[in-house]
This record gives sequence, C-alpha cells and structure tokens, in this order.
Amino acid sequence: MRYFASLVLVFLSFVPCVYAETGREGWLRYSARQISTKWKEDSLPNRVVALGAGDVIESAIHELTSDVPELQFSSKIGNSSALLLARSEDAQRMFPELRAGLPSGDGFWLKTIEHHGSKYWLIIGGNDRGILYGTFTFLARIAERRDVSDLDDVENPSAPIRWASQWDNLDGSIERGYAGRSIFFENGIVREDLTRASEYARLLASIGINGCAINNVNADPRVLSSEFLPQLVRVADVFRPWGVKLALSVDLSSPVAVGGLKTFDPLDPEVAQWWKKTADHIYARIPDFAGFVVKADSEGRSGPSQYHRTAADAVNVIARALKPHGGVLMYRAFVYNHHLDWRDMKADRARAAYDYFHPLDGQFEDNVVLQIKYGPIDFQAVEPASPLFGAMQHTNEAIELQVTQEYTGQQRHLVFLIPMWKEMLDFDMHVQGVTPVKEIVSGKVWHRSLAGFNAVVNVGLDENWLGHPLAMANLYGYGRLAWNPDLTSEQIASEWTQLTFGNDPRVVATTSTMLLHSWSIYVNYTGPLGAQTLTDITGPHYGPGIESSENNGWGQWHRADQQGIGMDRTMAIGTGYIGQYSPAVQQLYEPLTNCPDNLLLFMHHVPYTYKLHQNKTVIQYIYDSHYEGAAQAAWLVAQWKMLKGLLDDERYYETLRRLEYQAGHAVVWRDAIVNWFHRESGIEDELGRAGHDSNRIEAETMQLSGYTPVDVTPWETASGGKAVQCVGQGPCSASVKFDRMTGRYDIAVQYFDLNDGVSHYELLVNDRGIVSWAADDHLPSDKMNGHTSTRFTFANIDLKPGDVVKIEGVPGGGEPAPLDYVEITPAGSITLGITPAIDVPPVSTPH
Ligand code: GCW
Repeated sequence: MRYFASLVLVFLSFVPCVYAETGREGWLRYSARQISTKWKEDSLPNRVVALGAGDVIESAIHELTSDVPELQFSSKIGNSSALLLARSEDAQRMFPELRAGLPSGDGFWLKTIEHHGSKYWLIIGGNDRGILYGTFTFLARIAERRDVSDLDDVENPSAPIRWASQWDNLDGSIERGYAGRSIFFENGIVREDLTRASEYARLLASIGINGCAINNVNADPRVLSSEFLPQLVRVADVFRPWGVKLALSVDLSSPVAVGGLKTFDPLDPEVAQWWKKTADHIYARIPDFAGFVVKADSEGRSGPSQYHRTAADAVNVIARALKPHGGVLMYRAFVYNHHLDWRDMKADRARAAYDYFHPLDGQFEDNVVLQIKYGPIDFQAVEPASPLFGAMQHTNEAIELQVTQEYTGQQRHLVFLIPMWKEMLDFDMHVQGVTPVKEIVSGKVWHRSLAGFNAVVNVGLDENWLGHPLAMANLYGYGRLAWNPDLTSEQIASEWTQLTFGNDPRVVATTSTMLLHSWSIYVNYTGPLGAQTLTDITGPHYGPGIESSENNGWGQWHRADQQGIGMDRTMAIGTGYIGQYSPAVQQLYEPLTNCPDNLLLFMHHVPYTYKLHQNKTVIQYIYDSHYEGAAQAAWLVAQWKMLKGLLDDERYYETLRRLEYQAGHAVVWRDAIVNWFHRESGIEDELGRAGHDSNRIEAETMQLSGYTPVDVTPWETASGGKAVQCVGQGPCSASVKFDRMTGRYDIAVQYFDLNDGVSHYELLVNDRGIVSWAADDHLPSDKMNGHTSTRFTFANIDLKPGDVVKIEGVPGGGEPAPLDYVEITPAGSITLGITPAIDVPPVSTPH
C-alpha cells in the first residue's frame, strides 16, 4: 500500500513539470503550445491580416504569430478565412454590414462574420490599443479553452485613466517595494537594459493598463532636468509598442530645485512659464506623454501651503502647461498633517482629505484628476470608503489602490485584495440616488470625461515581479477591475489561476478558494473590527506593534486602553468624521446600533464588554478572530499541499515556503494581539486560550549554556516578553527534558531572523542532530520584534519521557542566534511555520 501510494505521487509529480517556471511570464505564461493546440483543434484560420499599421498593431500581430506558429501574417485580405485586426473605421469600410456598436477609444469588438463565403475572426479596436487589448483577450479565451468559434463581444473600459504607479527611486531602490530593485533606474539614471521594463509594459497592456508613472511620488526633482529627458525618452520608447504611456511623479519645488528660480509660488508668472517650457520640452521628445502625478503638502513634501496658496492654485498652473498636449495631472488627495495632537479627542487624520479638498470643488482645470486613496487613512486592510468620493461633483476623480502589500503582509503573506477593492468600489455613497464609488470614478455619476484608476504596484527585478508567486493575482485583478469593476472576485481569481497555473480543475478550484479567503484570514489575525492593522506604524508596517500608533502625531490611532478601544468619529461627540458622508451613510455609521461590526472600532469607541451584532463581546471577538485567523493561515498550507504534483515544482515549493512562513507569522500576530489585549483589559478569554500555551517551553526557562535572557520590545512580540541571545561566538544551547507521554510529536522553534546577520540553528534530541537551518531571510528589522519573529517546524519526531530536546545556536554577523521558545505538539496537529522544502520521512530517535 505504501509502495503504491508513493508510485502515484512520483507519477503525478512528473507529468506537468516539463518547463522551468520562474513566474516571469506572469499570467501570460500559457503561450505557444497551449494556444497552438487549441488553435488546431478549433480549426482557426492560418492567416492574420491587419488593416492599418503601427507599433501597437505590430505587437498584437507578434503576440498571435509567436503563440501560433502556423499563423502567417498576410498583407492582403484575400478571400479565404482569416483573423483580421482593424480599427473601427477600417472595419466598417471593409464590412459595411457592421454598423452599430463599433467600439471607440480603448474598447474592442471580437466578432465572427461570414463575408463572401469566407469566415473572418475580427478583432476590432476603437484605436490601436483596443486592437491589442482585443488580441490579448482573444488569446486568453483560447488559453482558458473557451469556445471562440462564434464571437460577438464588445468591451469598453469603465474609465479612460487606468494607470500603474511605481514608487521607484533614481538610485534603484523602491519605496515600499518588496521584490527587488527597480526595473527602471540604477545609480541615478535609467538602466541600460530595459528588457524588464518592456516585459512589464506587455503585462500591463494585457490587462488594459494604459499609463505608468515610473518614479516615487516622493519625487526626485532631477527627473525634470533637461539632462534627464533623454533617459525618459528611452523608457517611453519601450512602453510605446504596448500602448502604455509614460507618466512622471513630480515635485512642486522643481522650478527652484532644477529650474534655478527663486520661488515655486504657483501664482508667480515665471513659475508658470517654467512649467510650460518644461512640458513643451517633454512633449517635443515624447509626444504621447501621459502627464504628471503630484504629492504635495504631505509627509514633509513641499506644497502650495508654503506660499499660502491652495492646491487648486498649485495644480492648475501645471495643468495648463500640459493641456495643449493632451496631458493629465493627477493630484493626490493624500494631504494631511502628521503632527496632530494625539491628546486632542477632536483631532482626526481621517477628516483631512475632505476638509482640505471639498472647499476647492469646481476650482480645478478640466485636465486635473483628484487621485483619492480608497480609504481615508492609508491603505489599511479594513477602512471605510473615503467620503471624498462623494464630495467632489465638479472635479474629476480617480481611485488610488495599492497592489504592493504595504500594510497587508508585504507579499510574504497571501492577501488577494480584489474582494476588498470591490467592497470599496461597490460602496454606495448615496449622493444622488444609487452612486457607488465605481460609478463616480468612471465619471458616470457627474458626467466627467476624465476619471479612473491608479494603483501603486512596485514590481521589482525579482524574476516573478512581486516576490510571492500568488501576489501577481492582485496586479492582474487590478487591471481587470479598472477595465470592468463589475467583474466578480470569483471570476478574477479563476481567470488568473487558469492563465497562471493551467486548467486543471483541482488547481483552479483550490487556488481560487485560497485567494478568495485570504483577505479575511489576514484581517482575522492582524487587527479587529476596523481598528486598522495593528502594525508598527512608525516602522516598516509589517509585523505587530500595537502601541506604535498611539502617542504620536501620525493619527493612525486606535485609542485602546484598559477600558475600551476605538476612535469616536461620531458627529454627536466624536471627531465629526461621519458627517462628511451623505445623510444615508451617516445613518449607517452614526448610531452605534446600526454600525456594521467590521467598522465598529473605526467609527466608535466602545468598552471591551460591548456586545457586537454577532452577539459576542468585543474582547471575546478579539480573542476568537485571532485564534481563528492563525488556524486559517495553517489551513492555507494544507490546501496548497493538496496541489503537489499538479503544477510545476518551482512555483509549488516557492509558494509553499511562503505559506508556511505566513502560518508561523500568523501565530506571532495572534499571540501579540491576544496577549496585549488580555493584559490591558484584564478580561479572561472564555475559552481559556489567552495566556495559556501548555505545549510551549520558554527559552529563558530552559537549561541554558552560553545563552542569556533578554527583554524584547515591544513585549508582546516575544512569548513572555523575553528571548535568549547568544553573546560571543557560540555555539550556545538551550535544552529541556521531555516529560510527556511517549509518542510522535512536531517541534516548532520560534526564533528571530534579523537582517544584519545569518545565525545557524540545530535541533537535537539526545544530542543527535535532527535538522539544522540558517536564519538567512531578509525581514525588515535588525531587532528582535514582531517583524523578525519566525517559526521553524519539524514534523514527526518520536519522543519518550527523559529525552533531551536541545536547540543549538551559532551567531552570525550582528545576529546573536536569538531564540524565543520551543513548542512540542502531538504530530499531525496542524503544523505552523517553515518545514524543510523536501518531504522527509519520520525521524526516530534512538531509544
Ligand atoms: O502609505 C504611505 C507610505 C509612504 C508613501 C505614502 C504615500 C510614498 O508609508 O511610503 O510615500 O503613503 O502614499 O505617499
């Protein structure tokens, strides 16, 4: 039986592993073989004809002919069956019977037609970009094995602006980038080799993204110097064949910083002249330049306040310079004071954008677009939709989303963000009948011709673009939603999985299910009921750091104390934030009894004993959701393991490694939050879990040789607030005599993996080495804390009373082989944390 089982496994793991998979092709990985087989099966034509020419059409033809070797390019329409690429006007000339419904702009029409006895597959675009988008859609359908023999589908994008934004710095680093260095810059200039930039543009085009701002919104003014322009021209050139227009983030002080003027006062005529001259220069070299993104008066950036001018003054002067060339100016509404007085119960960062911009409604030039983060704070895992969406009737609006997972696990945790974005987009602002955010940012509600989407993406040089193999689902989903916000999360998850991993129904069903649950799982273990992600606000925004948000001016307060938690944002006695919504939305949030549980602590301050709609107290919810979340993170690992052998080993193991790490880190999060609230509130967990870990042995209570105990800050990020560290060269060791029943166990070792060294650890039983590993990850801290706490699990070890379990640590670099605790659980109870990447048979210790 055993023998048989392993034969099946061997067979399964060999079948699909034909190619080395790096993830570099993203969701465009299907290509040649898959497409070409279906092409033949469906007897699709072997000629492709294009009415019209140009770089973008060339790209479309190249996509088709490189995926289908039998497909030949033909310059004449002829009278045999063909695939035909055409702009609307050309298609209509050729086929007068196509009258109504021709697409315009970036839209396309996939249409089969019989004409003079031949069958044509038409890919008609409102423009060349539309033809390219239609081509990618056609190929995706074939890859998904859908029927393309009879087509009549018109698709038009929801909004004209569908951009990506990179926070890349000229030195090659990326602000909040988690996947390597910049694909655009290195050493202060644009990279010599722009292959990755071109591949990125292809990926963006395939999901309908038509613009990309390539540099950090904390902009280096040098991008506008005349010496830099030739560098930008090179990027625009590699973007152009994909219909992606180059955009730039610019700093308002540029007229001084690189223009040599004495002022950047937007009302100064010389300043206006400088912006005009600068825009003219850019357009002379890059005629399809998209425009600028501006962050001003925010987080220390310069802005119009310096001259007592308004945002409208500042933005209009630049917008007028862009207007004759068709350029757009995206002004970020992320303007707030980060020196708020936290003792002032009326102070509220969430109010800032509305308070600042609402009075300026109607004062902006018509090529200005106000770019509004989805929530009023800052890319949190749970926030209400920003009230500003409903407050700018006379202003163009775009929504800003964040593919880079700054506050949502930094691509080390699996968090599929589409369901969260959909909640934002579907949220009804009730400003004029039914007015969901998606209809406001598509320009429909107030009949604006400019509107749309911009998302911070931050891909890097890592082969798979975003680090976590499953994180690309967010980029894919972003493009799909910007194109059509009515698509469901389920549809997007399954499309992406099919294109990325193939059509095996088990892979598609399991991966989609994991994606669809991942956001709520993350929310469960990182912060309750709209109190925001309880992370280290002043640090890297990664691991837990519950008190970091308080006692400072950043305004991400949750105001948890011994009695209760939450920001009172009511109109009655709170900050008045709720009053920024329409009356119908006010009615949803203001009365405590109406407020939905998931935003309760965003809107109200309540005692821990307050009963939720779901009939449990706030404190019990905090305990339950965090235990549940950590268990669900372990469930993700178990789900993924079912796919072993059904996809390539490269992506299987890379994903498994990350999911196992996540499960271990979810325990760190769980324990930090549960223990902090347990101590603060003094209220017991009804289920008796908080503060009781019977399987856990604290390192500081073990028999130590060379190791010394140390306090960890913040205390809640280490079990018992303490760890041990090895001072000197080591090796140091921590041992414990096993005193439980004979049996098979899993052993988890909780240690800290700092980024300034590589320590080595070994787990031994009765002095026999079981497994050793290196702490060589690059987590965002050089301290023992919630960012660096990591779990290593080894499964199936036979133990009997009296066995000595020992961890040996050897420091490396600045890292003193720190150890938090060891947890010994009966084998097969869910293991959390990193297990070795290979399957190892059970280890028996000598008895
Ligand atoms: O979320 C915050 C980030 C900053 C970022 C800022 C912004 C580019 O922590 O790194 O700065 O938002 O959106 O401007």
